Amino acid sequence: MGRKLLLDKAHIEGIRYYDVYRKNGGYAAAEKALKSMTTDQVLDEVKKSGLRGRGGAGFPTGLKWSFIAKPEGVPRYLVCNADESEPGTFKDRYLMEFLPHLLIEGLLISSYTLGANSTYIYIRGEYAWIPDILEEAIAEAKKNGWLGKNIQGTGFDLEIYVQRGGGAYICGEETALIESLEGKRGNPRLKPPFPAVKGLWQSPTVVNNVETLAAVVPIINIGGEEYAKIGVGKSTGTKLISACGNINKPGVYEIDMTISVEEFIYSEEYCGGIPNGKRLKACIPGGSSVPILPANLLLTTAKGEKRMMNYESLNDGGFATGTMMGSGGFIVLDEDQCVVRHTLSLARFYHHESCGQCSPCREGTGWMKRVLLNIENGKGKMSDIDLLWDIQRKIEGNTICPLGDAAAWPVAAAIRHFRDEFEWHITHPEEALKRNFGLAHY
Ligand code: L3W
Repeated sequence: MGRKLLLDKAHIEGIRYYDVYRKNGGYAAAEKALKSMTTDQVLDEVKKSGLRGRGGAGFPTGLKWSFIAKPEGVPRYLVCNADESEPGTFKDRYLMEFLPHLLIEGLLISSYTLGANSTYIYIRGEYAWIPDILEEAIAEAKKNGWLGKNIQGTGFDLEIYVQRGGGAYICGEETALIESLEGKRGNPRLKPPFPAVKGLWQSPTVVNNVETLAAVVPIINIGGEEYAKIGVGKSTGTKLISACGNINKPGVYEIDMTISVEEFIYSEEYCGGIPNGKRLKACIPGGSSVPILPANLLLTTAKGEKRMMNYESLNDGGFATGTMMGSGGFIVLDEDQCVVRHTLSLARFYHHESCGQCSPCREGTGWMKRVLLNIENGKGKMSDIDLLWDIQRKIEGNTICPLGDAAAWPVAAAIRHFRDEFEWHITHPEEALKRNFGLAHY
């Protein structure tokens, strides 16, 4: 049984409410940080913990916080990225729905450390019922002296605001999120300047994912060094994984990053294996943007070692033989799944969600979708496979934000590892159509 730091109290009835959360040790970390630690000491603990951003990029949190500019008389902001829209990813929803005070406590400690007095939770529009849960928890925290003016007599002031997004995936990209928060269309900005220098309303801003900010609570409770002992190498602490697809037990799991991918899929503690005795075909372990891996490469690295559920092992060998931890959206495909259809479904998503600012992404995502649709519907040509490869190559690295890369990587990996399946679709159009239960309408 792996160590639990975020979900250890999730089973307690009523933990969503302040009284129960407080009775079970809630706000102890905030009390410790605000009353007995300087902001530098908190930052030091976060650095020592080795915590990396849990939204997808895995950037060291302490380092990001240390980048925040501190010009005199200019406010600093913390923004919590709750725009969880990556297909296959639903871990932040779980945290916000069941442990809203854990997030608020994390926001309080983080805001204190960064010197932010106004903090925003930007939440995905489709999570329509969660802002009410957050607002209720914020009101409870305020009533009990954890938000507002002079928090617990420490002289620190903080207000937390919840802002609903309009349902655009692109607003999960930090600069698009900031644009949207400012009331504009969510188009990503060019970086640099990074938000840490010029973010919300041109002020220094840190944007962190929900899980990252929640993890600050156990880090302060147990200490950065203790946190860093959990896991392996630069994959410290615990990680939430939202598991879905062809598994017996879909759900949100907290893992310490020392377990193998095989154990995660087959053990009863986690996914519980694949239904109906089917074979594992492939998996996307980190949300739709990261490369798909076939079963052999998923379970074993190119070096012949067991593939582990951590940042380094999942990426072992780069994209030729590896993938990414990403946001932890773990999507399992059994032997009956069609990789072409699956890739088309993702291409459709990225085309729909492209903001249209950069032509390689705006035009390329639609082009890939159309070519894939032809292949899927039995009208493909052999040259389409190389065409797809070419299009994705021209998108990757040529856009302002990572949506372009995110659209390119799934197509590249599908061709890299499942070229024969694309060829089979093209050479056996009628059989492929039957297997796909008719035309795919997109
Ligand atoms: C100051 C510097 N700050 C980097 C900061 C930067 C950002 C963070 C990481 O994309 C990925 C993407 C998706 N001075 C800095 C600096 N920073 N250098 O560090 O930056 P970056 O550019 O590596 O990543 P990103 O733009 O944050 C995120 C992948 O995550 N992904 C996305 C999932 C999306 C969701 C969702 O549902 N919304 O989870 C999954 O894999 O493809 O590659 O804060 O400012 N010198």
